Amino acid sequence: MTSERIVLPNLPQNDAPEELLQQYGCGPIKFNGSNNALYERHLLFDNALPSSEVGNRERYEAAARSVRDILSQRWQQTDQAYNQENPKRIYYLSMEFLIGRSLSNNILNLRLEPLVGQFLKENQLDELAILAEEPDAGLGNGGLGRLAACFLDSMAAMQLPGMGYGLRYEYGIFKQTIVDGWQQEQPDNWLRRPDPWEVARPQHAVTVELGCSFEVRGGNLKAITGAPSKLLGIPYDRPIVGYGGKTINTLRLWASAAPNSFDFQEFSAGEFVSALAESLTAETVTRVLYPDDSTSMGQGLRFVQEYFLVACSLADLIRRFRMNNSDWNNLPDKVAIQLNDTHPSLAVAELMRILLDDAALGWERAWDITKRSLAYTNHTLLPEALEKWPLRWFELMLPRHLQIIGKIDRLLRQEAMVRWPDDQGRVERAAVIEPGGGLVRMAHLAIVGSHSTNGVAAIHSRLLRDVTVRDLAELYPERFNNKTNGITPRRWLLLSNPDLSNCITNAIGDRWITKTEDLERLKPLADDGEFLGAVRMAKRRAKLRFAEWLKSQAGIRVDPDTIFDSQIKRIHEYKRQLLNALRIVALYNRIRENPHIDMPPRTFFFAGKAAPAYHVAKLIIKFLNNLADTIDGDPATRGRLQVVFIPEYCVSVAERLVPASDVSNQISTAGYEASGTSNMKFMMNGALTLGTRDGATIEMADAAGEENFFLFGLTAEQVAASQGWYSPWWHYENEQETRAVLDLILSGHFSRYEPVLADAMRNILLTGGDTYRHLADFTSYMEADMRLQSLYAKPQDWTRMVVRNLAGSGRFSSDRTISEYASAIWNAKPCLVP
Ligand code: 26Q
Repeated sequence: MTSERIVLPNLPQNDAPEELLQQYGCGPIKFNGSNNALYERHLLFDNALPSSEVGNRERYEAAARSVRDILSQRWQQTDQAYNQENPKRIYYLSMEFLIGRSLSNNILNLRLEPLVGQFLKENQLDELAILAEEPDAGLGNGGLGRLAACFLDSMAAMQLPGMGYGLRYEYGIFKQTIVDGWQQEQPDNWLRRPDPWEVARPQHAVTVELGCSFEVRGGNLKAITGAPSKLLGIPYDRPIVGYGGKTINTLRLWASAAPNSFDFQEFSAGEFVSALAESLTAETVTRVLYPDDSTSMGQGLRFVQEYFLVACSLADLIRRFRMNNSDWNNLPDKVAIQLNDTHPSLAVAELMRILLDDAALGWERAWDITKRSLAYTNHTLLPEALEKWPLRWFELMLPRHLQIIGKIDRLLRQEAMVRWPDDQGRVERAAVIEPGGGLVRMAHLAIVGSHSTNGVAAIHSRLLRDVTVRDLAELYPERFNNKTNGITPRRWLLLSNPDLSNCITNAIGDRWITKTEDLERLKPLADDGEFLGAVRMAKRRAKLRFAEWLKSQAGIRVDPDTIFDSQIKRIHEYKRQLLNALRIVALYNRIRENPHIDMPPRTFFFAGKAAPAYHVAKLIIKFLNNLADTIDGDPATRGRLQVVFIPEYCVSVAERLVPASDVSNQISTAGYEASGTSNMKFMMNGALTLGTRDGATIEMADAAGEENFFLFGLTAEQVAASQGWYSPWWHYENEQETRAVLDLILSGHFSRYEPVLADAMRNILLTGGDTYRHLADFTSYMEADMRLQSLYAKPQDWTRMVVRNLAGSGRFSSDRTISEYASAIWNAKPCLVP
């Protein structure tokens, strides 16, 4: 594997608005004598409304359509350049793309900001109100989906011929409200109004064949055997603007529909309506995103969704390959397919089917081409989250794929038997089809059928190889590698934190936007009093802006002169929001016991969704809300401690809260968080990390220097070694503060009329064995928190540490991650668009 770096293009230098429009192929277009012709036209004509009835939603649509007009020629030119140059293309297959909003991001990447600023001023428009009209495209659960979106941004910025393939869910991740402290879910009908960013391409629709038909019963699919059926996949394209606007790549999302050829002649007149109604069943396939929830596994509809994504995307990319290439043997030289977790791992069987049955290649050829074209990324070690699908479903829906998987399994077992002739147990452990259980192990299928398997942080890749799939890693050691995650600095610093961005640019110039290694040049400025003052000022502005937004959105007042201490991510036991709660209760106790104690005032922020069927996670949300209410209502801690649970966590909320945070909590049980990516967002926005040695946090501390991190707790090795003997009772009985905190919680202090809550906490933290080691790490968490409190008392020292973190954060740009994928896995090169 080579590790040659791809060099990003330099920033375009022509900043004059007119030249920019020229560059995108749009000369000045006058309408009614106005320079804002595009916008005015869309505003007047698209909704056929009199100007008296135009509101911010219409203004948003007109603005977005204008931006799309501006980018559309460049978008086509990108496509043409790829068709002419015929470069090796990268296809990122993912069930999730957590995009968030696009208008401000596209304006930023097209570098249209001066133009838009001028325009808003001339027309006296409320920019924030207009931007807020765009719904978040919430087509993902969390980290895995947001990573896919950051990767698309980086590929476009680096002028790589990359394309995303996903599903056009009608309903994204559910909307969260909090009622009496409990999470309630509402459907996210994000397409209620037309989405200006998508372009339907019905001419490229694809037909998908299944071995049976379906009815929808009780919210799930019921198979009707012996009646093969077809689905139509209709592509909807979204532009992915690379920074500088040179390359505009495509995210292609598939919507399911009943096939065109639906033969109404076969139905008598009386059956016309019922025949049409069947098309509704076809459309259910892409109706809704499944919430990440280990227990929801085993849903038939999810299985069909996964196959639908794979079948549509492979048919599409093979069609494109065949336009320019005649020899199937060249597929791996022209196509790299990256599987985002096992969710699209049916691609192994589907590509084999195409090569065997459509291209009529022999098994050996087909198998070699398949492996060299595919690569797999793993995002979790939790055994309960590794996908396994029943053989029975393959029999029903994908009988040909089952034959192929059966043969892959037999050949793998033969190979394993040659390697370990006396160890049948090992052979069974390596197999694709689980012994006895009648289940297909999708991770094994992905590893066997691809040339690369990577984890998403160094520790995760090591545990994956040495523990989780050890046997396969010994069979195919050369396939295993690490690609530490990253985030795009365009959305997560330049766009979301203008104050800090300006401060950085004033100090070191703006090359960091595409070359984040440049942030290292901030290091010497950690001793520059003037620069530290500027950073402190920028942080303060971000906090003020956030406080204002929170007041206007949720009616919650927070004090920007307190430490903003945040934990925002999916609610999961292993992420240990409850450990954070224990810390807050301890601080609360300390103030109540000693009202004169010297402690900096703090505001604790929580935000995150619980999977609707994850009962314990929902209890955790309830507990956090009770904690917030109790502390709010207690005069003893007023003005000193405040706890806020922000409902409806999403990309747009993160874009506001991350820049305003002083402290980032990354406190998962070591060995459980594959990487984390919000940890990187906080680091790049000038927050200090309180964290365990888990995921990418380890590498972040390494990059900034451990002395600039507040690390605490058991290591992954210590967690694993304590498996046999760990007991939370020891900590309860021997640690005074641990006991005081638990006693207060179990007394019902935070759950007066809700005894079930205190019972649940007792079970999670004590009687149930404390699987996630909250009590084991509590004391050292408090010690780290004390170190952080003392540092805060010395503002100069605090900001110095912030700057050292910023200076070390450059490595966690997704540009770096993508350049490693491109050179070591994809062997792909930039393709310049003239
Ligand atoms: C699977 C089957 C059925 C229904 C849902 C799912 C499902 C959906 C989403 C399973 C998992 C997910 C999402 C996982 C995820 O976001 N993992 C995170 O990936 C990040 C990017 O690599 C890491 O930084 C995080 O550590 C990891 O938790």
